Amino acid sequence: MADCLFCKIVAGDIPSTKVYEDESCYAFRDINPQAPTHILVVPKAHVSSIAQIGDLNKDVIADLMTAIGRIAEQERLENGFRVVSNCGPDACQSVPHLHFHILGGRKMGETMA
Ligand code: DGP
Repeated sequence: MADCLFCKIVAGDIPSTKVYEDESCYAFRDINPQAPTHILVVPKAHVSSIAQIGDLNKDVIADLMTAIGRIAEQERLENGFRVVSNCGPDACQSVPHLHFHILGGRKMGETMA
């Protein structure tokens, strides 16, 4: 989608540090890491948030979830990791293209909010 930051990253128009790619998904390191490992996993197809995930092909949804597991293995997060998808203003979503944060490499806080 025109003027979407993550669409531009997927297209290679804005540089990113790629950690994973398949036909449906692209994953790259967050520019402002909140943990030693902080990766964003996005669908190549544009939907604005997890609230619209039903607009994606079911295979793409499965690929996103599978990618998360593969990336965690690739990044050696065997001690655990957290997956977050902020949706809308109450969750402080800042980029309106569906993305999953993978956070790991240290003990996470006990509260999620
Ligand atoms: P959220 O607040 O949940 O919408 O997360 C958006 C994340 O995107 C935030 O952690 C910072 C990251 N981010 C924003 N702009 C860029 C960028 O240009 N490159 C990369 N790698 N990450 C970005």
